[in-house]
Amino acid sequence: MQLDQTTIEKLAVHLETAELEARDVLKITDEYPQMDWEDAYAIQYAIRERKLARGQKLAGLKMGLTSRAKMKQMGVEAPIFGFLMDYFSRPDGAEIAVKELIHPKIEAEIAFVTKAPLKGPGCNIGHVLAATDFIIPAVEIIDSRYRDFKFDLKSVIADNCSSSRFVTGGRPRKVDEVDLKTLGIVIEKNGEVIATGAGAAVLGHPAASIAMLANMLGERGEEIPAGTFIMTGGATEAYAVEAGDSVTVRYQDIGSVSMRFV
Ligand code: OOG
Ligand code: MG
Repeated sequence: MQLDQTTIEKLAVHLETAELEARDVLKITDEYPQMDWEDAYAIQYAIRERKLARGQKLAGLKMGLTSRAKMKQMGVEAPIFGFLMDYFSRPDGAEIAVKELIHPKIEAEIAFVTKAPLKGPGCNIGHVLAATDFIIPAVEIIDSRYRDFKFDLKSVIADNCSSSRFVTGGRPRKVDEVDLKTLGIVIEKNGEVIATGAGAAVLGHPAASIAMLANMLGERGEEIPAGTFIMTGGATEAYAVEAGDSVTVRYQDIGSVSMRFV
């Protein structure tokens, strides 16, 4: 680690305040170029601790930057993970208030819910499928706290990977009822198809994203507990939305997820 505990706490307050006040800030590596990966996750974990200390509940975990499309769009090269709180969650068909957000974008994702713990190193797709209770469609609304969504990997990790809202819907399915690689995804905004994708866009197979998360957590001596909801990462680019937009993401075999931005 390059930063001391006081600086980690200060940056956690800085980024969480930007989230809660829906105000953008400059990427933190501009001021702290010496920051390393451990510092970045330490800031993210400090933000998580602040929320837990307020009595807010953890809703799950997420992987980000797991598809070529996302990596290319953001100009970064490696998957990252973050956390989800209960207050990020909205029901299918919800109205999402954009005034609580800075510059939201939507992402079409496949989410897993585990029924057994997963612990790396050495976690693979087979382990993940055996430990999966069901999969469910999810749309993430990301909202980087960084001006114009411009960041590097360390800055975005510290900012909890731009997490802000998510909507689940559709029909939960067992993994043997679907082909997770060919599972088709159609994103519609205001009734028009704006993007299409498939499960394999996410690291070749969405379960590989969960395995990677278990292995990344394993390096920290942590595991994915049984009963964890995990989003595997956007299968396509993320798309900007504004007040007045309606979004429906249709998934092959597992239903659809809709929301309206107000
Ligand atoms: C980082 C979060 C990426 C995903 O699904 O790839 C993410 C960002 O692009 O702002 O959630
Ligand atoms: Mg995402």
